[in-house]
Amino acid sequence: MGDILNIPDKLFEKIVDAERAAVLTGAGVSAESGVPTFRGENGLWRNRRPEELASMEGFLDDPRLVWDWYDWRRSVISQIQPNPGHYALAEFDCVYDQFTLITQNVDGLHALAGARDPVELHGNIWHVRCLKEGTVRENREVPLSRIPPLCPDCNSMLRPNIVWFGEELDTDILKRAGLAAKESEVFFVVGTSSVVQPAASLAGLAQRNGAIVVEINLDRTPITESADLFLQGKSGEILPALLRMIVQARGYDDCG
Ligand code: BV8
Repeated sequence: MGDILNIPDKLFEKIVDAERAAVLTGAGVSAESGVPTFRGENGLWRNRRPEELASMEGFLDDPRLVWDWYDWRRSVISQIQPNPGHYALAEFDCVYDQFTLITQNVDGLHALAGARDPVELHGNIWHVRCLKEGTVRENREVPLSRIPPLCPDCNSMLRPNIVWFGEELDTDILKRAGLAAKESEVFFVVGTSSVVQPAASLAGLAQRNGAIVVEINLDRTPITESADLFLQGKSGEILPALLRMIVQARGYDDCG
């Protein structure tokens, strides 16, 4: 992939001249690193759908099964490195005066690639929470020595500190994401099927507040129609090419 992404001049000018930008990423950004996506062909686990496993009902019904799933995902993710798409997004911070990286991913790869303070809408697979006390702590044990893991303080069962289906997102985190969307002049939507709410509504919120929406995905999604620009292809190729084009057009970038 050369640097020639066919972007109409008018749109490219807006992308280059913007001071405030934000991005929403989904599992597709981590796909090229080897992290299985949710709704791709390998989106199942022991014939169970994520919506069943990533829910309080599913967890209370069989905490061992749900923890086995997370333990397996943690073991996969622990062997994985960020890809050029993650690294390019970390550099977007140097290109825009105000840049917010919002992710639905729980794999922690954006931070590993150097992204400053990503907004993790759905939590982080390396954080666990005590069911009784609500305390959150980091736990990077791979594999887990005990399933389900217990709280070292009160011996109650731990759960992943992740937002499951049917659970509310953290209000402060959602507020931060909403503000970034509203204030953005360019809103990138990368590697997400845009079906999970409320994350999938951020692009519309940005657009209603004057932003142009740039979608990067292998396939069309429910927001492709309304996006101002759809760049079809791998995010690990398109994002670095787009970053190079913006830096070239600007003649500089603050990352040095
Ligand atoms: C909530 C943690 C209040 C788990 C996840 C309307 C309003 C509010 C809620 C709802 C609503 N309608 C329905 C709901 C309920 C539900 C929902 O949205 N359901 C969907 C399935 C219809 N929402 C909720 O429950 C949310 N809670 O709003 O609380 C409430 C509660 C109940 C009722 C009303 C209101 C909580 C949602 C959070 C769920 N937790 N993750 C875990 O990870 O273990 S969501 C899960 O899906 C992941 O976080 C994942 O990131 C996310 C979205 O999936 P994607 O990231 O998009 O991944 P996917 O595989 O689908 O797509 C990958 C894309 O990448 C594809 O498009 C593919 O083409 C592309 N791709 C692949 N490779 C590449 C690529 N693109 C570029 N390059 C590549 N190389």
